[in-house]
Amino acid sequence: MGRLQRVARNERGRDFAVGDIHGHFRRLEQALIAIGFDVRQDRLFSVGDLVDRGPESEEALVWLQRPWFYAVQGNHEALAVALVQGQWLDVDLYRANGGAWFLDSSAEDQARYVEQFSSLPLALEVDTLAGPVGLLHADCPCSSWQEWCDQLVVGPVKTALDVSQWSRRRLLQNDLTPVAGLRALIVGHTPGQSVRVLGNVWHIDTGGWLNGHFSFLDLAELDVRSARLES
Ligand SMILES: [Mn+2]
Repeated sequence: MGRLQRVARNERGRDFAVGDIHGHFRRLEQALIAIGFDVRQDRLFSVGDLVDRGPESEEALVWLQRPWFYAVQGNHEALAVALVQGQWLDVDLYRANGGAWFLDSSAEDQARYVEQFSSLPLALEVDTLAGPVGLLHADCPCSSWQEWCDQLVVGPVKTALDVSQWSRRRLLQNDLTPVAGLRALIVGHTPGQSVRVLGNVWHIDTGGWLNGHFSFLDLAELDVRSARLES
């Protein structure tokens, strides 16, 4: 797995980050139209959790083939990978959290999804004119981006990976400590009514999958565009 993916600056168009999608690709498409996203030159960076809960989880594979779409692996993609790899999993809890579509897929289809999900990076680093911007799903377990990247390259210990994909510590503790070495770190995983910035960590999941309110963060400007759809 390429655990850290570095992406060169977009010299032509704009780069946007978006929060958890959770199988709501129709809504995402409408929201992108609403902000004037241009597939010929703009790029979209997902903080993960492409699947589960919404009606179009299967679409994730189509989106992952698009040259302008990038994603890190969220805890929901990791659950699918864990299931297929035979790791211990609370299957009832997985089903209750939206995993039914995957649990009820054929073994062949599951293998197809997991091939893609397991190859997603755990972190993305995107260059912008004003400096590098990082993305991961939930939280950075280190106060230094370099330190976390070093752990990713050697292979994260399970606890570090769990923090990265599951933790809500910074939000719960209102921790304003910045992540050194980045202009901004962008995460999802915890829906809120608006984008929340703690230190240089941007929590951008405004529950587009829940209520149709997607927030897009322009990586170069650190400027939020909102799209509110009928849910
Ligand atoms: Mn999540």
